[in-house]
Amino acid sequence: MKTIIFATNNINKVKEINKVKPEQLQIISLKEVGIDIEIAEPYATLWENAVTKAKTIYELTGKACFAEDSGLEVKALNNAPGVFSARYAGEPKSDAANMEKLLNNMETITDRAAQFKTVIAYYDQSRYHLFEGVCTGTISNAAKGNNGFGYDPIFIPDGYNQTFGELTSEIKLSISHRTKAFNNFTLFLSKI
Ligand code: ITT
Repeated sequence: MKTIIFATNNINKVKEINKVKPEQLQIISLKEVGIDIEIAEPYATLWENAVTKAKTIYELTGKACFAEDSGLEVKALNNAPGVFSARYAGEPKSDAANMEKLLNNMETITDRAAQFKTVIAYYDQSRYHLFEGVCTGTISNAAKGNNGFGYDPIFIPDGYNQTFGELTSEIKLSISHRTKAFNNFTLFLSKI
């Protein structure tokens, strides 16, 4: 059994990863190791923020850990909100305000193409490794459904007619950006 700390304060990310992880891998959340800090995400790229989060927790614990940074990239908005997805509508972080701002900004836009991207940074023995996952789709005209979190109610993945907010978590986890990045990560772990 390999044990790895997941350096995130987002409980929804921990839940999703626990549903797709291999049995022989144990994921421990920051809460479970008694760490309660908000790690700054000052960079303009997902990978730099992911590395910073993983490195901060590795240096605090001395234990193998991974972090991830995710974002929603909308083609017609030059890939915004992207790395700034969490605070798109400003402070305090609000999923509802973020979705409202995005829908307002897209009111007159017909090209609704978008993608979720996740970059995972794994930190061990003072080295980091990066893994990426992408899920393509479109932005709906209105928020629909209560499943998932974040921008899920306004994202329709390719191949479906409903948003991640309406689709089951099983469907989301079978095609999501996070699952794809995590599968790349566990493939790497299985080889070392
Ligand atoms: P940590 O940094 O503690 O991991 P966070 O919630 O701040 O957690 P991010 O910086 O990665 O996470 O935030 C990215 C934004 O994108 C944030 O608004 C999330 O709600 C949203 N997001 C991330 N993954 C998502 C998903 O699978 N579905 C919908 N929205 C998602």
